[in-house]
Amino acid sequence: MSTNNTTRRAFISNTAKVGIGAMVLPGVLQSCGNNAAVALPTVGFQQAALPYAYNALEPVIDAATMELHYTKHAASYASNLKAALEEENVDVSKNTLENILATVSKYSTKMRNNAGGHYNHELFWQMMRPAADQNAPAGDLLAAIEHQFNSFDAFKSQFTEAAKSTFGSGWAWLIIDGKKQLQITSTPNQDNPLMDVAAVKGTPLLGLDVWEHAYYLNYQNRRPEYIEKWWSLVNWDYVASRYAAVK
Ligand code: MN3
Repeated sequence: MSTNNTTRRAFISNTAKVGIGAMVLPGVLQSCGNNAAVALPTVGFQQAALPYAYNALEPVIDAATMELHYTKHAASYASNLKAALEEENVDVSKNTLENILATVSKYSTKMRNNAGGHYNHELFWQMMRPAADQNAPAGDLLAAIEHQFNSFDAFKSQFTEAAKSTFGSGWAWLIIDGKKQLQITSTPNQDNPLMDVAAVKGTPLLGLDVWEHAYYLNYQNRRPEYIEKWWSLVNWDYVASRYAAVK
């Protein structure tokens, strides 16, 4: 980006396309784990409205899975997070979710699981949109992916492998690390790369939920098929808006 104004305009333009959750307070400083301070919209402590209808991602993700995932699984992370914040006397007016994640080793396992679970799902909904053929990133983000992974196809296969090989429940991620380099990583359970306990730290740009609850109704044990079809849902405009804010 050539100027701050251009950056800000592009950021606002991109975030405006992706719905409520991404539009909360752009510009709040966030640590990404390696002394970098970045401007990204913070994720609120409460569940934001789903940015599309339950059936909007069909046939890749069926409406029943979306409704269960959003109203039961993700909702319980949000409500358990609220309980943990109260139990551990966290003043939410003086903390961001991102700061709690960055210092999550100071808190309980309940906080770790539910702060992570809430954050991850709030991003996950924004990271998808109705399916499109030939779905791919463009512009600076595509250039960065090609620079780091040689090609978009090579990136996709490495990310797919990380998602397929995540043992049990967890997430695969594309992150930007403290050296402004793109990396693919995965985390167990509801951990994420913002956490001080993460083996590989950075700011999530794209994440894929590979918990069975995300796909079991439709795909049963066929996680690779879910991953393959999920690529058509990726909201590359949202991923690009995060990249633009952090790079
Ligand atoms: Mn989930």
